Amino acid sequence: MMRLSVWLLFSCFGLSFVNTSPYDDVFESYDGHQILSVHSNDKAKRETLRDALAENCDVLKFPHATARPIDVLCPPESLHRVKRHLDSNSYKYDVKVEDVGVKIRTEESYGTRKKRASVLDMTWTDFQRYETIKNWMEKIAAENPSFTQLIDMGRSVENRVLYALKIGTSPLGNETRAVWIDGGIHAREWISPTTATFVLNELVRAFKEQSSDCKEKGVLSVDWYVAPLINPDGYEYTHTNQRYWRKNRSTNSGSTCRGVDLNRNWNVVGYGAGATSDQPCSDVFKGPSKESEPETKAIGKTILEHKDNIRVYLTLHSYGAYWLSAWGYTRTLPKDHEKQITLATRGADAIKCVNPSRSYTIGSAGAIFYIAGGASDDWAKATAEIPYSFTVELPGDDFVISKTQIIPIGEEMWAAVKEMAAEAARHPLGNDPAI
Ligand code: 0X9
Ligand code: ZN
Repeated sequence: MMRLSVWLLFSCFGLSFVNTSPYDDVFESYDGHQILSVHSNDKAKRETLRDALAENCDVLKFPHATARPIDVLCPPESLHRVKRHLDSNSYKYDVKVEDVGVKIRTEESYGTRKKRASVLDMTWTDFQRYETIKNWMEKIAAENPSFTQLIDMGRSVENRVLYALKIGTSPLGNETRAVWIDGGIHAREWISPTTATFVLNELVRAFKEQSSDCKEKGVLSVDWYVAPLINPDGYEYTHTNQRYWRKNRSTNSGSTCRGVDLNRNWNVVGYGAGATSDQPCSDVFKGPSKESEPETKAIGKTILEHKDNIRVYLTLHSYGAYWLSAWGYTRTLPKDHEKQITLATRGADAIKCVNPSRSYTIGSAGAIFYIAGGASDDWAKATAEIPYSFTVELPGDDFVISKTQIIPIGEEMWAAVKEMAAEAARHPLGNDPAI
């Protein structure tokens, strides 16, 4: 009875995506935590259910499509209460991960990494640490001065350097079109930085070889900006303390909870809309103000410097295999929606050629995913006026993903970005806001 009333009390607040416990800065083993996949076909009930679940668990995925389950990560102390609530309201659920602690220790040697040297050679057989990626980018730039340039975009909250690498020879001078790719804005989405570095490595190879392959010729005709790890502090924290950390590592005044969701912090129309929070303890805390975070500022400034050339903006997230277009802050579609979907489909088709069993769900974020404002995709389209803007939710069914998936998913995305390059190369220059 007591527990039930606590549940009801919490549910009444209706805050979404609230952190389950203030375990900032401590090591979380996730022993006894479970991931539940909760099913509900009722659109109206789904949102209430999400908000209620968020009071006790971390909502990992909340797809709009009623056929897809809501995934939640629940600590042991909430499990009984949550399951009872689901049972008594006749919600169907599966225990997707029986013990998250066991899973991440067996699949990723989580928790032992602190003791391991963090600077190792770059490979795609494992998830690399920040230092390895940083050193590797510096090495590429030093070894290939004729077609690469290391861009120091600024510093993270914890003073880590934020790098982008420009690859290309600007064959049309100021008129050379470009493609932007970033990764790792959400700390726990480890497949994102690996995919970005995989693509970066392929780009370097293609430019080195001056490939005569038809598709790779398209690659050489544009410039590329790749920033594979734009939230390094959060990412490192997922290796050392909390595998499911999402935000950056800002301290928040008046709160002991740390972090701002960098994908809610952009200075753009719709900031604060939908699945966003003004509570520092929330996983989707939008920050004290638009672009309050050094990471958002630094990346935004860099993109704006090249916005006249960048024709395609691509930000890599996980999980679930969705190719999302703008807008994310509203269900309303931009006037060039069809054009966005045509290119997204070309990307997804190219992926299918590499892996016929891979199916991406394509659509605008607000219409097929959930409404969430202040994200980088909306910013790239509305503020930077880049013609094409996509969030790609890479495949997988958890943020924890087998390292054996790194190369296959990298190969798939390499095929897709070649399509992006072909379109960028033929697209007119000039602002294209299409609001
Ligand atoms: O919620 C997000 O930031 C993205 N999903 S994730 O599970 N990787 O966190 C989706 C962002 C889609 N775009 C907008 N809502 N604008
Ligand atoms: Zn994400």
